[in-house]
Formats: sequence, structure tokens, C-alpha cells
Amino acid sequence: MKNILCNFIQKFRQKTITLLPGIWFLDPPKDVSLDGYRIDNVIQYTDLVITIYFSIVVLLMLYFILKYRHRPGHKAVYEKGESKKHIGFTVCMGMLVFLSIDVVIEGMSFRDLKEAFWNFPKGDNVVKVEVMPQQFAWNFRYTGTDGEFGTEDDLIPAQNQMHIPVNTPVVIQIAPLDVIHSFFIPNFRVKVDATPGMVNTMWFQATETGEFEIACAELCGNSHYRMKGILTVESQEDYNNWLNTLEEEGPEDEWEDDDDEGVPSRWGWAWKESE
Ligand SMILES: [Cu+2]
Repeated sequence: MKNILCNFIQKFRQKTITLLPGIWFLDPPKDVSLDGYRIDNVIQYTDLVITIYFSIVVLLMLYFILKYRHRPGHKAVYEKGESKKHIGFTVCMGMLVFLSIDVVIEGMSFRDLKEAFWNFPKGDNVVKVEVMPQQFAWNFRYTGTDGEFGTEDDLIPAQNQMHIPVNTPVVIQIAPLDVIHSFFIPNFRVKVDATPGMVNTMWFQATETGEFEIACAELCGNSHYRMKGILTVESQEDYNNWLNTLEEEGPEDEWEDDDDEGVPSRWGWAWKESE
């Protein structure tokens, strides 16, 4: 039943857009990720079904308002809705909503988590990045040639600059310097909180090159609005060149002092392997 519904929705995805153009007047950002379509499917399914149900309710209300309007010869009757027929109808409607919305969305979500978002990529080609947001900027750290974090050859680009190769899985681990932030790439449909005292993790894969916005999705202070990073997705060759340039340039000036203000020069933590 669940699978039939999921397939139905996927097959009719294109059609729903033409059937109900009004819902998508706010176009979501272009999806350039391997698994972003899964998020879009859940949202579109939810939008479609609640639009249909809402329309039915509104049309029925209009119909009954007209049908039972006050006119001579008609007397209002107070109905408590306690008869078996009424209770049965209410239970059926409740079950219909529960089965066609809650159960389906839950099923789609858990399938997506299992198949994609919690299914962390393994292997040598995986790009690992440590992310440390702070009020109000993004810090990124790459391993350098030794493949280990927290060592001398770690590469740290200028703040708010993240580069990744296209068609390659990227795993990030994230912990904030100060308060809660949230790492959000709208074009990838992914988001993960940076929680003080914890290292959180997430993975994604780009399917197209280009520059995409990284936003902070957690109100983190008075300049939260300008906490914007740029994610550059490029060919493996360009990415390697960028890493080489970082290696030659050395760390940014602002990273060199370890005073109370600003970013500590060393913040890499040991990479935690995800199960
Ligand atoms: Cu923030």
C-alpha cells in the first residue's frame, strides 16, 4: 500500500506541478545534489495531499452553507454527533488522514534516511571537511596530505570559502566555536546543527559544478543574517589545484594569533568515524 502510494507520487510528480501550479510559485533553489530529490518528493507529496484535502473541506463547507441556509420552512436541529454513524465517519476520516499522510511521509522519510542520509559513504575518495562556525562566519578545515585532522599540514581556507569536487561524496563534521549555528546548503537540501559540546556529522554529493550559498539556519546573534558562505563545486582537477594553492599560501593571517578574541589558530579535532 505504502509503496504503491510512493510510486504513484513519483510517477505523478511532474503532473502535480501542472495540476497545482499555485503551490510552487515560490520555486525552490535548483537541486544540484545526489539525494536532494528525496526531500523535494516528501515536500511535494505533503503539499499535494493537504491541498486536495483542504480543497475538499472548503468545497464541502461552501456546499453545506448553501444547502442548509436559513429560509422559511426550515428549522435548525442541534446535532451532537454521537450516533454510531457519526463516530464511524469521524474515525474513518481520521484513519484516512493518518494513513495517507502520516504513514506515507514517515515511510518515505525512513527509507530516505536508511538509503541515503544515514548511509555514510566509505572509501578513499570521500572528501572530509571539518566545519567550525562562529559568530558570524564559517571556518573550514581540510586534512592536507596526511589525511589526518589536527596536524601541522591541515589546510584552512579564508573564512566562508568551501570547495568540493563534483560527483564525489563529502562528509562534514561540525562543531561551533561559540553558540548554536546550523549549516544549510539550500541547493543540496541538507542542513545540520552545530551544537556546543558535540561533533555532528552529515554527508552530501554534488552533481553539478558552480557556486552555491551556505546559510546559517539557526538564529545565532545580531549578525546572523550575514553569516553567508560560498560553496564552490568544481572538477577534481580544479579542486586539487585549489588545495595546492592553499598549501603554498599557508594559513590566513587571522589564524596565527591565539588570543582571547577571534578564532583560535588550532581547532581541528580527531575525525570520528561514522558507523
Ligand atoms: Cu550562525
